[in-house]
Amino acid sequence: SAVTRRLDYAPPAFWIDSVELTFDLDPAKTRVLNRMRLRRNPDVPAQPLRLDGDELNLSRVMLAGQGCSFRMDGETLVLENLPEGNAPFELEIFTTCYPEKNSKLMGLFMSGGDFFTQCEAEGFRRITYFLDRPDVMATYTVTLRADKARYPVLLSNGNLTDEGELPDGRHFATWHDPHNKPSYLFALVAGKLVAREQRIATRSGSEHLLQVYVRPGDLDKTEHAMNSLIHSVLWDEARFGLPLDLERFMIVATSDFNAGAMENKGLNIFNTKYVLAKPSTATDGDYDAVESVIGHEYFHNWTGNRVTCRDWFQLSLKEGLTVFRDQEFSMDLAGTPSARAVKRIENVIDLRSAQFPEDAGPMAHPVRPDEYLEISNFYTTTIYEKGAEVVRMYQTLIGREGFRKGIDLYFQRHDGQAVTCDDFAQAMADANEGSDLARLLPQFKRWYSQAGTPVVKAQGRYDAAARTYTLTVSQSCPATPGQPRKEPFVIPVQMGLVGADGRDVPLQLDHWQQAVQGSHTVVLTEGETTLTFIHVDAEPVPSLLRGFSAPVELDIDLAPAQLMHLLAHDSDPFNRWEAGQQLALQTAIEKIESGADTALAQPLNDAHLQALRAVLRHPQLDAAFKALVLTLPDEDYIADQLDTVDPQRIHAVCEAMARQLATELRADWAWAYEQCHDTGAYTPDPVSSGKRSLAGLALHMLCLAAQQDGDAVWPGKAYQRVKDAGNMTDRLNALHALVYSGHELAGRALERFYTLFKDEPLALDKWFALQSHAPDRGGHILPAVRQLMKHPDFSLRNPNRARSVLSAFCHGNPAGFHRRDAAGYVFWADQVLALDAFNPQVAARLARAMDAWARLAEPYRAAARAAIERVAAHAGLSNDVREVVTRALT
Ligand code: BAL
Ligand code: ZN
Repeated sequence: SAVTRRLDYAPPAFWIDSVELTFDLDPAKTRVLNRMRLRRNPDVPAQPLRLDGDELNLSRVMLAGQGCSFRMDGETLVLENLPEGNAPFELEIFTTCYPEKNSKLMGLFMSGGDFFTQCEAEGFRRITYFLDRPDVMATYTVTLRADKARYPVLLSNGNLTDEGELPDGRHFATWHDPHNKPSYLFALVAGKLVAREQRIATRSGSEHLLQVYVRPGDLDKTEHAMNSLIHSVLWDEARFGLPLDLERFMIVATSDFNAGAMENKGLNIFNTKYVLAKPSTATDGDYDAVESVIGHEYFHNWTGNRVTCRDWFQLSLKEGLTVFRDQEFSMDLAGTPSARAVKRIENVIDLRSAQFPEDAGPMAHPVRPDEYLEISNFYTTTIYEKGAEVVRMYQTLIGREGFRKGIDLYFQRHDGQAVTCDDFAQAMADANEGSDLARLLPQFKRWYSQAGTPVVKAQGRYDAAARTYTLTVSQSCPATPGQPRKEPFVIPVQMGLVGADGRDVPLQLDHWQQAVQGSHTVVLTEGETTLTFIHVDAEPVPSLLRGFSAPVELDIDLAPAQLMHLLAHDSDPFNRWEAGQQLALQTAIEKIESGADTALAQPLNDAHLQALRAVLRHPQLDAAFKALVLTLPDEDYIADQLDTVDPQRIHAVCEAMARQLATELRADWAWAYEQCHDTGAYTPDPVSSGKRSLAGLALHMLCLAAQQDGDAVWPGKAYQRVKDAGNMTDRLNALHALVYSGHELAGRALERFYTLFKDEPLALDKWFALQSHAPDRGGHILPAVRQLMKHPDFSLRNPNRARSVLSAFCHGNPAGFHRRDAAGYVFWADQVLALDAFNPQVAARLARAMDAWARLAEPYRAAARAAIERVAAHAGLSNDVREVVTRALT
């Protein structure tokens, strides 16, 4: 197996027009008859037909009803003696596969005794021999045959065209999908499932049946998923003019799934985590995630399915765009400017704690990568979240209306096609002639080709005599693997200048006729740009990159007093929050670098604490926003700012800051808790979820403060809440407060929680995860993690459960994981290898926990390297893991 390169793309030698699949479903041995109509691609010189396969058992190949010659080239089925000319011909292929042995969960697999499929990116070749590439699009007719009692529900893409009884207690269903689609969008489901159903009429008057299928005991957890689906249908029509093009749209949940969900045409298959929600088992975060993932998969119906990718290097064409769309959906549903800002801040927190480190590490790759060994490794935060930021910059540059015009043109040109990121960019530019985007398009497209997080360095100078404020802004981008030097990007920097009274100063650049109020977007194109603002009466505080208008690192030397001014007054809520983060980050970095134990005593100064108190007590700010401002930057984000990373030192400083914030604001936390802790009957709306979020943070802080002086009142309240909270958010927050503060009631609270939820897998995942990423005190977490893996409810085979312990520990608990005795790394290597033996995708994700090893301080660095080398040296490693560890060592 070799590297695949973007520039090697060649169109397929054959097209497949239609596929008829017949499945005799049996967990031990499923028989698949694939009858397809093919024809040569007249634009390509004649060559043999090479059909992809993976772990298939071939029984027979027939050409136009006759046996025919073929040969195998590894896993590839090669047919050389095919008819000449361009006339269509029919090929029949009989194969078998073994769903119950399919531990990779790619192709056809079993979950809870039911059949499911996952075909993106290259899973269809595990079902039958095929041109398994996204630019080959066909219509599918699928017949499923199975035991009726065991598999009463038989589903595939499109519309049900026939169903009936068969001998021996079996039955069948035939589905026809009229839309051309690539094989990665194929799906089937068979099993004992029940559905919540809803008929809807859209704006245009067309009628549709929406269904959410789950296991029989889970029907009471599907209301939110259905509501989210309805909202998604209505939103896409209203915001982008994109209607539902199917009579029936189905979502099916499975508890064994490598990823979050999959946008198969008309038959989305979901991880239960992103479908099931009821107040007693799901948190506010879960409710939000269900809404956004349901939206995401639904929006793929246009951005991904109607217009798909020519090849997998274009993955961000559909993923970046669809993440952008789901983010906009969630913001539009959130409603108020403050609730929108909270969503934006949450997205940026995720981007900075996951994508920025990816861009700075060995797996850094452009939004449109140039090569891969295993495509599954490129379903990354760069393709998804940075890709979404790139799409957002189009909207920033051409405005919301311009963006809509671009989307309209994109579908007008490319509906039904498999296209590239260039096609998308061109449609955006052509629909907006005369715009900055159209003028700068070739340079803007560097966002697709250059990896790395650009750094924007800004310096301001006030000239009182001239009444001018001069900003010098320069950009650079660090080297990334294979890309030592970068050309300048097009960077939209939304900005304002905040006056002494806290209000935005009118902005007038020296060449403008008049001033503008509020924010202005400066488009950087050069290495260095100087901007001179005139008629500035007093020195302002610059507020740059408002709304996080570009996925860059902003390097601006603001004094603490200036940051506090922004924290108190900035009209842009994102930058208001950001000022608080930068204040905390400055302190954290100073204390980390000082290395002295005294730095841990009282890390936060009085002015900083006062500023945070003012936010917490603010009469107008929303609780959700307050909770974000009062949450200190996470350890990964801090680590990403440092050249040499000592995870224990970072952790010690973060804990000291949290303890001080807890104790010094104790009365304020108690006040906030009293204000917010009772939200009445549960609804997941932004106002009540914001209150729960602030109450949860307050309780955490109060328990932390109690640990300093032995106060028993707040831990007692937290314990009571674990016992009798009316919803999962409050209950889990209370449990979190006890476990994270290390209170002696934590053990009993955990037992209580377990007893309540031992039959709820998703709640149990939370129970495992909470213990695996609890703060490490004296190295106790790794032994606890090993113990959790011996728990009867633990299973390495179930991806959600494996992640709830392993990922929570290796990715989510830096201080527990990075041990001076290297035991965390030894554990990591053991688990990566154990997982790789049966599920390479899950293994490769875990392998990425070592991405940042090269910046670790000693003794961590040498030990980390040794562990990675041990994995790399293992015989029989999957391509998935091999690619990750090889890149890490390069
Ligand atoms: N296409 C894979 C799952 C998703 O991004 O929606
Ligand atoms: Zn997606």
